[in-house]
Amino acid sequence: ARKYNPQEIEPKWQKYWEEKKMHQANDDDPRPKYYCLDMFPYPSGSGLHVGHWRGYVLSDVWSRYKTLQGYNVLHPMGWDAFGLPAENYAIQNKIHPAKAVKTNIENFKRQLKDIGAMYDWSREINTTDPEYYKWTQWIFVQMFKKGLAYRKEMPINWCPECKTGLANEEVVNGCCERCGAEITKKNLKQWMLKITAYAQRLLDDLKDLDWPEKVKKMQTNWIGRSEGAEITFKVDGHDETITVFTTRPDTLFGATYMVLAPEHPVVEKITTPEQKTSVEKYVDETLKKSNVERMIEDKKKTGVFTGAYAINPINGEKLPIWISDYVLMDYGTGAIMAVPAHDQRDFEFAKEFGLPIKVVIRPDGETFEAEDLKEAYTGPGKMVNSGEFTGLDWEEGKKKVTQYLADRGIGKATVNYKLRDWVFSRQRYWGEPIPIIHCEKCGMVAVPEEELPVRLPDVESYEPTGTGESPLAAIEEWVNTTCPECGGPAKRETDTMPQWAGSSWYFLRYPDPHNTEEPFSKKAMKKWMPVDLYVGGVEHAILHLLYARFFTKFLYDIGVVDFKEPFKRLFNQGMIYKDGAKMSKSKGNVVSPDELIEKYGRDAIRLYELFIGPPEVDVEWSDQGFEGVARFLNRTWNLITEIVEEGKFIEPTKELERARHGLIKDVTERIEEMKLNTAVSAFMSYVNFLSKQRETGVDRASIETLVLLLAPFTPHLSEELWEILGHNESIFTEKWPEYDPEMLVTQEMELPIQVNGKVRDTLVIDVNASKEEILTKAKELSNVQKHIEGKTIVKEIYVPKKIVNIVVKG
Ligand code: ANZ
Ligand code: ZN
Repeated sequence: ARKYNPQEIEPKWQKYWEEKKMHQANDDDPRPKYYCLDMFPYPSGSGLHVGHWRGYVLSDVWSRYKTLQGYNVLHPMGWDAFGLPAENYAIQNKIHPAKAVKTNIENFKRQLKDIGAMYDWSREINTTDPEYYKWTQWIFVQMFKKGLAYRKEMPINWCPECKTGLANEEVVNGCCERCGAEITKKNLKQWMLKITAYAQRLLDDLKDLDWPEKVKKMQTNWIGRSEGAEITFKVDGHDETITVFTTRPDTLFGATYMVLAPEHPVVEKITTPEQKTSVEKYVDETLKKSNVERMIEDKKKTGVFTGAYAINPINGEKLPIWISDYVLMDYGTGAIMAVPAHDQRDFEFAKEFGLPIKVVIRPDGETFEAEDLKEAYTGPGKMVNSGEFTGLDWEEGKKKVTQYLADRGIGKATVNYKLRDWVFSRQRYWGEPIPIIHCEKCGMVAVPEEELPVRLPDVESYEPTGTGESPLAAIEEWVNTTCPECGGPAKRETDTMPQWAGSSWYFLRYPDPHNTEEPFSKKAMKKWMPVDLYVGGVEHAILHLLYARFFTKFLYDIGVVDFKEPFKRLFNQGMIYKDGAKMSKSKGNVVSPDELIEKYGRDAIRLYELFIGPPEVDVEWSDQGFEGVARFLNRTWNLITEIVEEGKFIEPTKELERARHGLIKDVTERIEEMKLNTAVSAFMSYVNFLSKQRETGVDRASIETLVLLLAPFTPHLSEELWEILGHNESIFTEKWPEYDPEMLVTQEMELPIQVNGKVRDTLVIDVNASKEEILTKAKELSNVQKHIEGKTIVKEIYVPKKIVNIVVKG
């Protein structure tokens, strides 16, 4: 028989698929649709490594599986090519970003094609294509018209190295996410998107999504809803008042001082002449700090007394007003009532400055007083030392105190969100120009829709100016324009959009990528949306998904789409490590698929990417593991081609049928549950089974089912074997097999499982299960796992139908 030669068969079938346009999704196809989407990549300069393949292979298995199940599958791919990484790469390598992006895309595309994934390249999109970003700008204009895009002067995070403003999420521990330089502050007028207007809906609609709980939780925390009250305090001897936000109105009697954020506008007005110098000095120091720095816990508390006092509205007590950097200006009202007995930060502050502490919440049976506290008591209890409210349970107390204040017009129940409006300006070249014109007479005017896109002009120098202005500001013939409203002289906005802009709606463009009249047609939306399965890294769990959800909801509100959530099911693949570290060019631990393809073929890489471990878990690449999978494919090839060559298929026996139906069941269920590594194990035990059956004979269906089930995993190999089996149409025109549960009724046995000779658990399993299957299952038992975790397995013994013993050391 012929030898397995992936170098020959893989290009052959890729060419076949391409010629037959098999991966082009057709809008008029009557089959039910399935939209399977990968998070599209930044075409970076370093290309793809085997870690990147993991998600792409997984989404491709699903796309091919759904195709075989009779769905009309849309599986597109494109490029998120604006933004800092592309621009920094371009600057470093002294190539125009557009040129660098083009080369990188070619390389990425070649590599992605190599995977043998069924991408519909006829729908390829590129966020830097004016035909695409025209619509990104169009969406911005719609937001501007609805008041959701606005400008605001604000101190922004400034990276002195990249010479650009950064969003909070691009700052990691006070440093630039890209280059690691320490962040400073700079006051600039920024474009903002009012995502906060959607905070509650972004929270509420999470509940219906088939997403990992972990991701929903991260989004929930990021939105950070917190219920409480606003309470207004009079400042003694002033007309000024101070409104605070508190989640604990039940502790109002325990307030012993007030704290304002140093940049709070009231500070200037109430500071006494004696305190002025020290207050101003403290304010200056605070302004240099980032919010991240200010929020560090267990940091020694600092602050300055303003000399002024507030009046507690519930008991008339005079409370000294301090400023401190632990109170942030952009959360709540930028002011707090401090309750040191029940808030840890206030407790530390009070200890530092000798301010009074007063217990007002205590559980039944406790008698602690302020002197007894080593830290704030933040738990539940009853109100004490609280006038007429004394004795109320704290939950009840929150409501009653709020009501009391509301009745007197000095307080109200409120909800606060941690979510901030989205800083949507970058002072960089490589982004979508913000389509606004500044006119002295008319103010800010949106570029008329028929004039979109506002094209990025070609420039000589695209490096950041460092003055805070975008390089676009230096191109006079581009900046100077006329006002669309009055026709007078006007200037273009020179800020560009952040790297997140294009990816916030790209999934809506694939269904209708060549539309020149609108971002996408209603018909295309009806046909394809929402995305049925979205596959990508967990690093996008918060921002990208939040922004994409926000854009979708906005487009829903203006009647452009009729769904509120874009991604029905989400799957986050884990990472692949090598030598204990994340693969990266700088660490020199990258496993490149290019060499492996040459030696072992694409199908071997595909299958190993799946076999390497549970798809959502971070795993370590193993060359031995990889070779094992490559050998398995060889063995499978040899077995099948030899049986076909002998040409003596038998009639199916009961045992063969049972095993075949068992394989269909296992593979189908394991794909559905995303346990793709165990789906691969099922193939392995089945091939072992068939090898044994060979002596007595194998039926045709056993072989054909195997080849068909393998098709989503190893599509090239399956196509070739299908042809060898005598079919002359692509295997992907077949139908995914179904199993008959009747066939699977089996006898089970109970196997004691030992670790180092001690019985640790019992495995209930099919009497005919293979040794591999038994060992795999045995090691999954929790009691067995406890005893083998972290140890090295030196031996695995299976005495058929009697016992398993696993010998470990370490
Ligand atoms: C009095 C109080 C008593 C508080 C108590 C807590 C416990 P979350 O859950 O994060 O919303 N706070 C309010 N605005 C703040 C700001 N701008 N900077 C720093 N801290 C601020 O927390 C709300 C609580 O954080 C508020 O409730 C307030 O302290 C503080 F036993 O008010 B609390
Ligand atoms: Zn004008």
